[in-house]
Amino acid sequence: MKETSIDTFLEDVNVKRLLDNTGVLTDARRSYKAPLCPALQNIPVVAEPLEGAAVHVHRETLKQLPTISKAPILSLKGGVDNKEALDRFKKERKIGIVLSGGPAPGGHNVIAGLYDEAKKANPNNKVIGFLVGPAGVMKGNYIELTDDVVNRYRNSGGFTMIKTGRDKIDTADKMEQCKKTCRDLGLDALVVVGGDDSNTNAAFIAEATKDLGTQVISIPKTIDGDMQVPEYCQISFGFHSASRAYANVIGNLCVDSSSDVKYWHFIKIMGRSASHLAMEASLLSHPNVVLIGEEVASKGLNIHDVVKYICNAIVKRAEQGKNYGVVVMPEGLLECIDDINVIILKLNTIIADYNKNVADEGGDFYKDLLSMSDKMRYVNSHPIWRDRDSRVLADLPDELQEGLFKPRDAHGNFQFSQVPTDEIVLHMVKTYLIRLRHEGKFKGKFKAQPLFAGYFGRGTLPTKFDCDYAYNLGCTAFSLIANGVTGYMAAIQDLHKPVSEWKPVGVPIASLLHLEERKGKLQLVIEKSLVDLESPAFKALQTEREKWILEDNYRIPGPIQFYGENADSRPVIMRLNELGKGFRST
Ligand code: FBP
Repeated sequence: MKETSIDTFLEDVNVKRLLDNTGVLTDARRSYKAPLCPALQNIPVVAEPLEGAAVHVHRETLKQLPTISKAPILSLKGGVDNKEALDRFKKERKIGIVLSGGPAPGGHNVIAGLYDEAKKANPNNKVIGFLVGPAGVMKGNYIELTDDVVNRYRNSGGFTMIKTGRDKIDTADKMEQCKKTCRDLGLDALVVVGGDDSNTNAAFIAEATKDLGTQVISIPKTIDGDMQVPEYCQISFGFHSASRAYANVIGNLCVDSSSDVKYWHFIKIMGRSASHLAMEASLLSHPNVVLIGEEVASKGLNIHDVVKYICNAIVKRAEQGKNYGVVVMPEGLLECIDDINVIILKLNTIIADYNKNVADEGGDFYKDLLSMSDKMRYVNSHPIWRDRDSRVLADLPDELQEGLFKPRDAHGNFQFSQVPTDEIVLHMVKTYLIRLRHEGKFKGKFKAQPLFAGYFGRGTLPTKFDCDYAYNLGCTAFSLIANGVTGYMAAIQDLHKPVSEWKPVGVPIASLLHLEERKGKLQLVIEKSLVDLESPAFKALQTEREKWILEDNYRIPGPIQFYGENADSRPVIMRLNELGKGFRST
């Protein structure tokens, strides 16, 4: 045997290939060219008001955002024979893009689509990427995007190219910093990629930068799938990939638990307010118990009812000798339980009130009130807190009580991902099963494992659907910019159809805003789209899951496929809702 040093071994070309950061998959992903829908294939792409499309704008929006409020829905049409439109399209531009909020698979393709379209229109166009979210815009922190940079990230997951952040441009001072960056860089346009809060923010930036001539276009992103606009945006990009990743894990655990026959798996799936992810991932994998937050809310269930529902399934399966199974619950479950939601909302208000009116410069609710008893003392003294709230809080397990006090995000939202709902529910189920055993109602065994199906779903490789969708959204954003509009969200109609039938549109963000209580006061925000309990997709789940409780009816979706027949899948809930159009539950 020939002896070599470790350095010589590592220099071997085959060894290098095994250890480097790329592989066959990365190479294949980078070389995939997302197809464009017909309207975006030829320039110039012209935007025209969409016939018959009505726009309703809230009175408060008209007051706060007067310049961007009177805009029609736009439809895009490519290859128009019009010299003026072509010249406008080809005008040299400098465009900035910023990724905002949680990562969502497909984000790099939005950038690639914007970049390719900008270069196609005029090779001198510049596209810059602001770093680490909106903070990058405020600080003027950016990189210029080049072929080299963009090509490296095509069809890959995450937001690693320019990173993301959750800062909000929500004060006059921050808006001034943002305007200064636009002015200093001579930005013709800014593209904001984000969820409901970031799209809301985009509308305010559009209003503020109108006099500078910087156009603002937003892109609907979020794995939660709660940015939907009936008729115009069936789903945000990132949702399909994340739900496929979660479904893969649920499917694997269904296989494991029905092989080893000794564990119950309690899986919490991301989705802060809406249960779309839990619903989609469950439709793909058929776990034994599925909780849908919106259903829990509509039935007015409390946490003990939820625990009893799960225990009922465990007891029934145990009677059949099945001491194993899989439970799926949405991250936002707590918000859907009325008693708990009241506590969350009151605490949001009290914390915001403290930070605004009590804390000194540099201090806040969390820095000033370190222990739980300090926090409780302040909360108890607040006029909106009632004895009943204290009683409800005291009735909850300690971990949940502490969880409810976790810091809110920059938008004032309760951070559900930070509370171990899976562990809390599991703990409560265990306690209740002991009681049932004492009463002679449970004779089985119960061993369980909690799992938070969270961040890994956001970091998954995008599905082909998300790659194509995000790429077309990036191109749509450029076309809207080239048509001189501002305050618009890029969207694509008919996503359930093949790419060759997709229709790109521009939706005025102003038309999506409504008044909602945030940080204790009414604010204009985009309403989150929750699971519609009358939709064909929910009705199908509701009926089918009855079979899943007792039978081992598991469906194994496997990992995301990029080639072959399986690669062209679309979100199941989107397809069910399309197939069930006109359906009425009887
Ligand atoms: P966005 O709404 O920004 O897309 O984020 C969605 C999400 O993935 C939620 O499902 C989850 O609650 C949250 O991000 C977690 O956020 P953080 O990264 O701040 O922990």
